[in-house]
Amino acid sequence: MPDSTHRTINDLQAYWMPFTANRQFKEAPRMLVGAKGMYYTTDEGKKVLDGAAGMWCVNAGHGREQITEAIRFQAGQMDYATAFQMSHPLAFELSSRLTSQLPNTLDHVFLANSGSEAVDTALKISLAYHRARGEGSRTRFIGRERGYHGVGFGGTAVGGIVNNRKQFGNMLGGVDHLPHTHNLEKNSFSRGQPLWGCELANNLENLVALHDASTIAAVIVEPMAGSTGVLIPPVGYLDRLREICTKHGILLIFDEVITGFGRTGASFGAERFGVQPDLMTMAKGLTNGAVPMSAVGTTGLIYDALMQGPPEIIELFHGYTYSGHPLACAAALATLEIYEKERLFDRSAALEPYWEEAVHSLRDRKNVIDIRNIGLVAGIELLPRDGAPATRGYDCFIQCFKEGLLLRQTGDTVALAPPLIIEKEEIDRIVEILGNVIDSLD
Ligand code: PXG
Ligand code: PLP
Repeated sequence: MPDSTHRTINDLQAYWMPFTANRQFKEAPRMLVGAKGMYYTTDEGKKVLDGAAGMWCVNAGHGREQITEAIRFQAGQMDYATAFQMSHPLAFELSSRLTSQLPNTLDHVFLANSGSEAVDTALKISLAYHRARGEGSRTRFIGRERGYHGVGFGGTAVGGIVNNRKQFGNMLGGVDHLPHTHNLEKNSFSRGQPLWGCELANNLENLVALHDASTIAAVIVEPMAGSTGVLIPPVGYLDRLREICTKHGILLIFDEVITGFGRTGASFGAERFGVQPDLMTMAKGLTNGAVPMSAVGTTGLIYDALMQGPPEIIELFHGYTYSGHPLACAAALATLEIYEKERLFDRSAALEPYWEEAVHSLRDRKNVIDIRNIGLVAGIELLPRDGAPATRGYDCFIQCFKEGLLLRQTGDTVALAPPLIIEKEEIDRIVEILGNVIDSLD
């Protein structure tokens, strides 16, 4: 056995941090040790305003007593229930509750544990659906440039972020991509949905012409791309994708891991943008971030297509040890109750005009080249430094954290997505800190 006794408890080396510059971080760690409401507490006892809802997940604010209590109770009652050929009541209760809030054609949910697993599940269900209907040649997936669909092999392949792809070889075969919709020349400083760009959806027709519809299983897009810098769909764009998919028998998957649960000023992006997908992935806000959990919503048509053959056969050879984990179900049920009781999705919509004014007031700050917003999300894009892309964005993130504001950074764009419980004074505070920091950067 290797001797690890020389390690101290506080050694930072063993933990290989995800999506982090490990060596840089370990030289100057940033540690969070507490969280309540809109604020984190650092290991130095400093309060930090959470402008990112953790990582787009803590929509009801931190440390909600009702969620904590539900988890605590369930842990005492039953820690784990066997998930295959066995179950427990909360998984059914949660699934019914959740489907009652989804666009009405999505009346079944499959439970998993992360956005990445939900994406894998949605892709696999799409394949199985076509095969069950005798269209097994439909194996191709269409993603989009600048899309993020998690880090499984499937999600990485349909995703459109070169840094996430280039280290990992060929991944899933038979994938193609639509162009992204970001265009500074046409759309900078748009408020809400940009007017230009609907026609980019027609590229799907070109891909169908190239590959033939009979080879395409599904198109997967985020209604609003979050991770790559808050890219809001142009007016009419998602409707056009829907039309083309329907025309060619291609399934449309909305990845709503970020856009779900009130973020865009409606329950889901599907509602906000008025477009119905065939499958929808959800995670993050489903449990307010308190316990990992994700879900895939599907139509009855998809579910029924697979419920064929003798009733004793397993219809879908897919699932996770922790699908419908009791603690996650308890957390999700408590979370959905809070969303409903406090009408947090309406709150997100009601605050949108104030939020929009506030973030767009940063337009004349130094090096700001675009501001985009919808619901309680905003992206602020800074001019990249000559020969050093992403450094100005990173410096902005670090400096804001030092000044008591947590936000997300991707390249030279900073993203804001606060808990939906935010008050106007806190919106003002976010904008004040961010504005001062932006002006202070070279
Ligand atoms: N799909 C979408 C649309 C996502 O945003 C995932 C899938 C994957 O979820 P998991 O739970 O496997 O991480 C995501 C996750 C950020 C950031 O601020 C975004 C995500 C995760 C971490 C950071 O860029 N999105
Ligand atoms: N690897 C091994 C060896 C396993 O036995 C299992 C599940 O039984 C897995 C991976 C998958 O784990 P999970 O179901 O948590 O995704």
